[in-house]
Amino acid sequence: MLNWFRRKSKPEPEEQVQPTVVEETNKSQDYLEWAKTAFQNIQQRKTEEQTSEVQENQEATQTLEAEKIEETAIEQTPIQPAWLEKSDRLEQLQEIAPDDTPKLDEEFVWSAKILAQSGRKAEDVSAEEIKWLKKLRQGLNKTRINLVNQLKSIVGAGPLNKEAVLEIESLLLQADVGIEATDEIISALEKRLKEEALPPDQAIEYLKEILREILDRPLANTNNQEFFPQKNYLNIWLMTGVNGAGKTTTVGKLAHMAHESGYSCMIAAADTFRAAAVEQVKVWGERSQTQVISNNTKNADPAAVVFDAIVAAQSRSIELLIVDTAGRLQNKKNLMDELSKIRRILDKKAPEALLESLLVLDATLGQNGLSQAKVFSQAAQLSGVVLTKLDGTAKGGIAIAIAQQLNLPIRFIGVGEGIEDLRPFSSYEFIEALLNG
Ligand SMILES: Nc1nc2c(ncn2[C@@H]2O[C@H](COP(=O)(O)OP(=O)(O)OP(=O)(O)O)[C@@H](O)[C@H]2O)c(=O)[nH]1
Ligand SMILES: [Mg+2]
Repeated sequence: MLNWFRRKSKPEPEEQVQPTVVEETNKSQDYLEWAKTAFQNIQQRKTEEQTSEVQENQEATQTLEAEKIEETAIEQTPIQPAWLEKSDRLEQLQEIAPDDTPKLDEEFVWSAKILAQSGRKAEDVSAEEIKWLKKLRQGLNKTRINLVNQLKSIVGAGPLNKEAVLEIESLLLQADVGIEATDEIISALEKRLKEEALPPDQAIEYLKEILREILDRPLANTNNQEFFPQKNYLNIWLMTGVNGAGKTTTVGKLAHMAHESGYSCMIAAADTFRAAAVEQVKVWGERSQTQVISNNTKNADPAAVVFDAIVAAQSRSIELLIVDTAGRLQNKKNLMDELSKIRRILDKKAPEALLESLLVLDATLGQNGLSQAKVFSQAAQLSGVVLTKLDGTAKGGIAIAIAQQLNLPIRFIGVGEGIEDLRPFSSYEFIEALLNG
């Protein structure tokens, strides 16, 4: 079982690849071979799974046939022939399990390259990881096309003159990287390119390094470099953010990820303000096969829902409790008071739990989203950010501004509305998808 929270998604420092022009052709050949091996392994595993499914299905059919024969002997009533039932079942099976293995295309090779560079083995790579990397790359298409392709051509053209600096500045600002981060990136680039004339490939590698360093900087303040729920322990993740940011969707996607990674999980539906909110959470609970603790009375106290959820989680040895909250109340003060109250209940009633407070930010809002963070920070004592909707925007540069200005690590990113469209954030994969996509 793949633990998504603990997947190795960046190279060890000594594994960092520093390509030179001469080596590049050989490397591409190697990566292609690596991708082919990974593809064959995925196909083989899929075939094995299907074979065992068919076997199980046959066994079940045989049992059914035997039962039917017994029944017929007793009742002597005409029944549907067993062969007909068998073919119905196979059809059903095909309908519910379409062939969704990723194709061996350019995107597959790109994803394989990222995994190979992270020190992974072609034998261990799963179809789900390839699918995710493909999605991440597609999700960042808009930002890449608008910003990065132009940026690459300027930075790759050699030492920066004044004109080039101005161009880079305006490109970064358009992608919502923000003034402060833009200044920092440009002065680092200028300094290095003045010292030595770097060939285009190395100039881009250096730009990537600068961006990764900014994204990883907030990790220095945390003692949780990798972000995963501790096994056999109660972890509580409080999700906050303005309305429409993607909190509830993120709660559902996280519950799904926890479930498929082998954690026991529960959701607290603490958005009691909006009538349809609890129903929405319940739908996500069903999709992710996760129990939802809720209170259907109108305007129920969200802190009471959280209290009930803590008690339930403790008594059932739940490992991850995810708390969905409201994004809008009568006014902002009420919302912040409510969040503070939820936070106090969590601190008081589950002092032993590992508590994380995540702000869900909509990437399409760009810089506008950042001012919200300060308000939430006080009420919920934020420890990280979930960045959603990167697929719908050319403002993907906001990730850099978040790390630089809020000094909060980005823990997850969302690139679509589907249940598998949210995964842990890796600065390495993110920057590769932006600059090497
Ligand atoms: N394209 C895209 N849409 C997303 C993503 N995440 C969430 N959404 C959509 O954003 C909309 C709002 O999401 P919700 O999860 O309901 O947002 P919320 O923060 O819970 O909103 P309130 O409950 O009103 O506070 C929904 O239509 C989601 O499908 C994403 O990563 N990409
Ligand atoms: Mg919601």
